[in-house]
Amino acid sequence: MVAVIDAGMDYRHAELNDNIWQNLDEIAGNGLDDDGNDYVDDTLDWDFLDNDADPIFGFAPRSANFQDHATHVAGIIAAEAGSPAPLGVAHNAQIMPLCLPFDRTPRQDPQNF
Ligand SMILES: [Ca+2]
Ligand SMILES: [Ca+2]
Ligand SMILES: [Ca+2]
Ligand SMILES: [Ca+2]
Repeated sequence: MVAVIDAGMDYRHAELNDNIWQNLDEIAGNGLDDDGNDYVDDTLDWDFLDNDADPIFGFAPRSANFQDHATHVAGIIAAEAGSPAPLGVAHNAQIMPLCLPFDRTPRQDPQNF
């Protein structure tokens, strides 16, 4: 399992969706913290940018850039076999999307990479 610490990730991407880690101890959508880790319904890990359980980043107007970055990184690591993109370097790995608010520190801004 590989944690991708970045901004929002489009975990629904066809070349990634089968390699996304899921928190099987958490029951989706019931409004309860089933696994007791202080995050409610965090079946796909936690989005610290939006402070929600959905790794897709909803913070406009830079969300498209941010989302593309994490999705691209995840694809390099774990693009699925049989997808049009080159096979990920660890295509059997599972991706844990972790969204952190690094837009508040300019030196780590993905636009400056
Ligand atoms: Ca797929
Ligand atoms: Ca939880
Ligand atoms: Ca739950
Ligand atoms: Ca989100």
